[in-house]
Amino acid sequence: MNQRISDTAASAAPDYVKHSKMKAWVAEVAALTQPDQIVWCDGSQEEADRLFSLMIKAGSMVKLNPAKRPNSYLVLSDPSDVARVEDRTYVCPKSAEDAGPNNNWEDPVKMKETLKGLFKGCMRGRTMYVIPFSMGPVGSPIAHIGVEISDSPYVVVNMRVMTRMGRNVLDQLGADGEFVPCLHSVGHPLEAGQGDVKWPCNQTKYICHFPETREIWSFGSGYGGNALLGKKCFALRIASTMARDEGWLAEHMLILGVESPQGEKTYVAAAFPSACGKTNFAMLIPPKAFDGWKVTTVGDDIAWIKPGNDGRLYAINPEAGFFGVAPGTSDKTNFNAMATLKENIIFTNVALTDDGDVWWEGMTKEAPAHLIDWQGKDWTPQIAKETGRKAAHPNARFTAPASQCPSIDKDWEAIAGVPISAFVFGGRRSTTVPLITESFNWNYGVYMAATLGSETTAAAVGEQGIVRRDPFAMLPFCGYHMGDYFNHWLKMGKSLSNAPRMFTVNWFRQDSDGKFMWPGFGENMRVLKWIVDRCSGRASAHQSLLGWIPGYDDLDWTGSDEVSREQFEKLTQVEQQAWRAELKLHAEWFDKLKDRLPKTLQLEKELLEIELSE
Ligand code: SAT
Ligand code: MN
Repeated sequence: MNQRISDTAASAAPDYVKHSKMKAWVAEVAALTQPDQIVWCDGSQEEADRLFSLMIKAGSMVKLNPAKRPNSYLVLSDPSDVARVEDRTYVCPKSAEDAGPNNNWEDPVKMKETLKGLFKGCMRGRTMYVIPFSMGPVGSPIAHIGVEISDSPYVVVNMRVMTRMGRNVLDQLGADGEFVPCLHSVGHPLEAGQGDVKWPCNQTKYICHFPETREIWSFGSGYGGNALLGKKCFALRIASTMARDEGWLAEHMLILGVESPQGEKTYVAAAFPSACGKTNFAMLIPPKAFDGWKVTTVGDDIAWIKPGNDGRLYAINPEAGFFGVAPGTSDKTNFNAMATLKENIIFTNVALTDDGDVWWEGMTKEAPAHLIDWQGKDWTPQIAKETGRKAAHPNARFTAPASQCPSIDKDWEAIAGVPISAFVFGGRRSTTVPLITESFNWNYGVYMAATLGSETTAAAVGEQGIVRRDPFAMLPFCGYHMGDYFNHWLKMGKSLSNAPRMFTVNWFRQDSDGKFMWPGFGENMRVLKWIVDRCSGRASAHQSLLGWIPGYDDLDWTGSDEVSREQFEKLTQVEQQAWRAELKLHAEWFDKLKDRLPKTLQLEKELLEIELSE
C-alpha cells in the first residue's frame, strides 16, 4: 500500500489500521521527516520480495545463487557502520542519577530538541516504512508490542525475520493497545536528482532511549542493534525498565533445554556478553558418547522472564530469529547454525564467493581461491597473507528464522514460556575465572553476576580484548542505574519460592602459552550436564572460596580424552593471589555505583575479601 505523502500521512494508513494514536504518531513523524511516501508493512512474503528486488535494483543487495542458498541475500555495509556504537547510545530519564554511571545521559527535553533537529527532513527522497512488531509470540502474556518507523528497507526485511511483524500485530493492538514507538532513520536524505549510496548512514549517530515515556529514537546507523530497534533498544534497554517497574526480568540471555535419556527436561538461561558464543551454546550438540542426551534451543540472545504462580520463573524468547556472528561458525563449531543458514537468510558483511555463495573466516578449513570481501574488494588467501585483510568483517552477521533451526525447542513459542531451573553467567576471561562455579545462594549469585568481567569483542566499536566489568552481560543494555538493577535482582530472588540455581562459567581460560585450556563447543555439554544434575541434586562438588566447584570425577568424561585430570585442576583452580587482585577491580567497579549499590552486595564483597585474606 503506497500513497503520496500529499494525501496526508494519517489518510495514508490502510483501512485495517484502527489505532488512532498510532496514526497520529505516524503523521507527526512524517511531517517532521518529510518522506516521499509512507508504506505500512503487512509482513507478507510479497512485501519482502518487493523490498529485496528494490534493494537489488538499487545495488545495495545481492541475491545469492539459488542453487547454493535459496532465497538468500548479501548486504555490505559502509565500513564506518559495522557494529553497535555504545558511546553514541543514550538513556534519557529526567534525572541523570536514574540512568546511572552505566549509561550516557542527556536531559530528555534537550535530547528531543537535538533529535528533532536531526530528524527534520531526514527522510526526504525516501520511503518511510511503518513496521508493527511483537516481541514474543503474538498474544503471549509475556510479549509486548512495538512499532518501528524506519526509512531503511534493509531494516524492514530484517525485522520481518527477527520479530513477529505485520498486520496480525496491528490486529492484536486493535484501536488502543499499548505499543512502544521506535523511530529510526539512517539520516541520509536525498535531494531531487541525488543518487543513493549502497549503504546510507550518517557520521552523526544517536541511539536514544526515553524510559519514562517508553520511546526510542535512533539516527544515523543502519546496522544491527543500532537499527533493528526491537532487539537491544526495546527488548533490553526499554524492557529492563518495564521489568523493574512490573516485577519481571528482561535479560541478555540465551535459553536452552537439556533433555536426559529418561526424557527429563531442564531449561537453563545463560548470560554472556556479545560475541562470546551464546549462539553456539544455545545450539550445542552433545558429544557422541552422550547417547540419548539432547540440547534444544529456545533463544540465543534475549530472555523475558516472569514469575509464575508456582514460585518458579518462566521465560520466553522475545525474538523470532537469530542475528548471529558469522565468522567462526562452521559445521564443526555449530552444526545446527549452519543447517539453519541453508535458505531464507540475510547476510551482512560476509564475503561473496565466485559461485554466488557466502564465506567467512572459520567456515571451512581452507579459504576459497578468490572472493569479494566485505568491503567489495578482491580477496585471495595471498592478499590476506600480505595485508592481514579479513574476507568477512569480524562482526559480520546472519539474520535467520529461528524456526529453521534443527535444535529448536518444541515449546519455543509456548505462550506461557518455559520454566527456568538455572541461570548461567559467563565472560571471556583468559585468566583467573574458573571453568565452572555454582553460587552458594541467590544473593551471592547476584554478586558473582554483578562483578562479571569480560574481554571486549568486535560486537561494539572500540578497543578489543580489554577486560571490563560487564555485570549480567548487561552493561551496554541495562536501561537504568546498575545499582537499582542489582537491587531488582535481589528483590526478585526474595519473591520466588523456587528460584533457579546460579552458576558462572568461563570457557576461555588460557595456559601460560596462551592456548585455550578448555575445548569448548560440544564439550561444554560436560559442564552443562553437571549444572543440570546439580539442579536435581544428583551431582557432587567441593566448596571453594568462590562457590561450589566440581572435582574431576564429578564430571562425566565418557568418550573424552581431551582434558586430563591435571588440566582440569588448572581449569578450576582458584588462585588466591589473582582473586585478591580481582577483588580490587570489584571494589573499583562498586565504587562507581556507590550511590545506589545494594548494601547486601557490599557485604558479600567484604565476606569474600575476608575469606581471601586468610
Ligand atoms: O547489538 S547487535 O544486535 O548488533 C548484536 C550484539 O551486539 O549482540
Ligand atoms: Mn547480544
